[in-house]
Amino acid sequence: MSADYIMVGGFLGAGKTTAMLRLAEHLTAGGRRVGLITNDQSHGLVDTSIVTARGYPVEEITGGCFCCRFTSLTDAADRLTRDARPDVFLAEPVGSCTDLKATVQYPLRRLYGDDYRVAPLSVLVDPQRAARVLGLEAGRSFSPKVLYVYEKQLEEADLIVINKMDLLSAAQRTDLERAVRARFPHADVVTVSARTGANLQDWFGRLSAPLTARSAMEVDYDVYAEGEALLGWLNATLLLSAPAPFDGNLFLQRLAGAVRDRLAAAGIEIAHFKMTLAPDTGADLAVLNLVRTGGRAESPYRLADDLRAGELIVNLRAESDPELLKALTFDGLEQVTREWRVTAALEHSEHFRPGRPEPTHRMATP
Ligand SMILES: Nc1nc2c(ncn2[C@@H]2O[C@H](COP(=O)(O)OP(=O)(O)OP(=O)(O)O)[C@@H](O)[C@H]2O)c(=O)[nH]1
Ligand SMILES: [Mg+2]
Repeated sequence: MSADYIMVGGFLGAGKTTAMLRLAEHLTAGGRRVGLITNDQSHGLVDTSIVTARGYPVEEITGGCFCCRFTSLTDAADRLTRDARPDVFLAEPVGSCTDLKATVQYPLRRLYGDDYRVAPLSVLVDPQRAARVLGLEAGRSFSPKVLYVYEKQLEEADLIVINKMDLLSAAQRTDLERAVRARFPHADVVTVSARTGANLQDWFGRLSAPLTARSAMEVDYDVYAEGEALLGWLNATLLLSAPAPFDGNLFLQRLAGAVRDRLAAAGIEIAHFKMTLAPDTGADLAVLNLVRTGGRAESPYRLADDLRAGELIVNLRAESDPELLKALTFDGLEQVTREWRVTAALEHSEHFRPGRPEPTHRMATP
């Protein structure tokens, strides 16, 4: 029996995890068994804690993207199969990754065609980020090599899913759809809101189409590697404790503000700054996201009660030297914990630039 394999790509912060959870709900409601696969360059992942908190079986692939860790991808699917027997795998690749058709979808289809039915590649888009990249709106963006990766992601998409339509006026939506279609004419374009659920059925319906049989795009791996390496990554896990209960939701907002102020002053563009705070008792989880330096910090999940102790996970991806990201983040953390009389004990911290992508397989045709 073969399982569906659905990959939901897109740049950092586009809404992949949010949309994948929606898709998981939809499939589960239809009687399917879903297994999720998250992916990151390193461990200590906000996404894994979000997905786990929602009760889905999840496997985390760390230490590189799916394409470079192809074997771990199929191993993860095997482990999920042993434990939860999913008939649909939903996989979220790293948001700075591209060339997924040639390095993941086509190899899966050719080497494991009996095990997986590979769905069309969806690439999610944050509309405000896309409006800047496509020149519809002025504002801070990334440097050209990072934008090379961004545009390659869209170029290979079968389905470009413009997400966050709840943030768009009718005119903005029309302009963006028109610009995306003009620039990427081979892709189907659908506009949705993973947050409100608007139009999601339209996207879900297109996922059962067969994978389009076209040759993979050309990719200059030197430019891709340099573009990806311009993004600095910081993952940190800390144990927070305080003498008296404190408001974890507000704490995350203040911390985001303190770190953002420092990054803004240094002229650094955030790709995605995300944090979770999990109290040491109960199963509650607060999440905070900020997807551009000039954007608003959002809390899609909030804690119901104050906490005295809990685990804070910080994942920051921004165009900067990772050393500087670390220094500015820990400086912001130091200020906020001091003001709040919260003690932060460091459990784990890593900061780095992603290494050059070296795919396990690259197949130019399906
Ligand atoms: N307004 C709005 N916000 C959304 C929507 N979908 C996702 N978001 C928000 O966008 C932010 C990023 O969402 P994620 O799902 O974490 O994005 P991602 O693509 O998985 O991010 P990475 O894994 O870091 O690449 C969060 O604050 C989400 O709540 C949407 O439809 N509308
Ligand atoms: Mg994600």
